[in-house]
Amino acid sequence: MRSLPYFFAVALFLCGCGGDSKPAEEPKKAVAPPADAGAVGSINGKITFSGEKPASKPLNMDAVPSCANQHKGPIDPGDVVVGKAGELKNVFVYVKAGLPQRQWAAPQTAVELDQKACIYSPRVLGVMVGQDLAISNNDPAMHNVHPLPKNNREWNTSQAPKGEKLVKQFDKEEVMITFKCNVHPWMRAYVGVMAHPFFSVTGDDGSFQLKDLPPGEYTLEAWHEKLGTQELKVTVAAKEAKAADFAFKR
Ligand SMILES: [Cu+2]
Repeated sequence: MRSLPYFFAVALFLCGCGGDSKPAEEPKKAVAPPADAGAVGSINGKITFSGEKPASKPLNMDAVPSCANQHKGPIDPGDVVVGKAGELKNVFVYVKAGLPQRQWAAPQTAVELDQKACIYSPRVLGVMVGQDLAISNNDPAMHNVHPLPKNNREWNTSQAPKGEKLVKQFDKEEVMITFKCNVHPWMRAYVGVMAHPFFSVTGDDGSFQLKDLPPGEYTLEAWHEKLGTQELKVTVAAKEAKAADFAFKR
C-alpha cells in the first residue's frame, strides 16, 4: 500500500502547487549516495619535519593575570609542534582535487573549539560547510572570537567568562580561516572549511587518516601555519588502504 506522504508528493508534483510562488531554488548537485562500504578505500599517512625548527618566542600573558595565572613557566605558542622522531602536529590534510562532483552532507554533530587558559584548543581544526562550530569559553576572562576569512563573512563576537557556547557556520570552502581574539593578541586558531568530509588534522604522532574515499586519483594538500603547503598525488583503488607521507624540511 502506498503511504500518505507518497500521495501528497504525487499531488504536489502533478499540480505544481505549493502555496505562493517562490523564486526557483538554485539547482543543487546530487547528494552523494551512501558510500559503498565494499568499494571505498582510505589514505593513511605520517607527516614529519626535519631541519631547524623555526624560532618562536614563549607567549607573554603578563598583562592579563587571569590568563597568566593558569600557566606555569614559559608558555609554548604551539605554532610548530614536533615530536622526538620528527612527528609534526597540527597539519591540516585534505583532498584538494579529484573527488566526484557531488554534494556531501555535513554531519549533524558540532565541531568543538574551546578557549582554555587563554589559548584556542584545538589550534587547528576542520569543519564542513554548514556544519556547526561550537565555541566555548572555559576561562574566567572575556574573549572576543574573531575569524578573518577571505571567502566567508567576517564577524567577531564577545564571549563572557564561562559564557554560553557560540554556535556558528561557514557557508563556503576556505583553507584556512585564521581566528584571533580581539582581547588577547596572542590567541590563534586555524579552521579549514571543506565541502566534503575528506580532511584530517595530525595529532602528536603526526599521523592522519582519510577514510571512506571512493576509488580515484586525488591531489592531497598538507597545510601548516608556519611551514607552508605541500601537495601529493595519490591513487586509491577499491578497498585499498594507501600510504601517503609528507616530509617538511627546513
Ligand atoms: Cu581571548
